[in-house]
Amino acid sequence: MKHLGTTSRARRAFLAVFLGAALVVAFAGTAGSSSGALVTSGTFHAFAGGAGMDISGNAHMVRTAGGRTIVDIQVQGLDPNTTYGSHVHAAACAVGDADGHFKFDPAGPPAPPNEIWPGPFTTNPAGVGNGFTIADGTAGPNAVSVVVHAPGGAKIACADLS
Ligand SMILES: [Cu+2]
Repeated sequence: MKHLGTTSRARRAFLAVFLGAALVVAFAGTAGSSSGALVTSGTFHAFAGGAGMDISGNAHMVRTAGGRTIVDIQVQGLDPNTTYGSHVHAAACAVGDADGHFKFDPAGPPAPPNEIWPGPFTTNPAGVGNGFTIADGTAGPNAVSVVVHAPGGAKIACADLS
């Protein structure tokens, strides 16, 4: 447990640094140009198999100037102590329930590192979960949403990134 706590604290500090950098980029008003970084974000809502659930939260994607893609999500309203899958998808939430996964190489395998998965993540006793990943490579323009999947695989929440 001590190790888990240490890891969690380290991750929070790590996230704070990246989110801080993301905010600086966002407020500079030149994302995607002078800095070379691009930040997109969105809020989660329940959809598809999760329709009717009271799910909220947010997602951020940072395409760094160094050619990496960082995705972090926080989701509320999920079941407690439960592990959920999460992926970056290649269609908006309203288009075919966000369709399929974003892939760096469309002909490549359906898993990281060819896809961007901020999960699986496990919720706390309050039903709040955090997911995070850093992918090597800059996500293409079709990396437009993040989906949360129930343990059985059903799509239950989605955030459009813009
Ligand atoms: Cu998915």
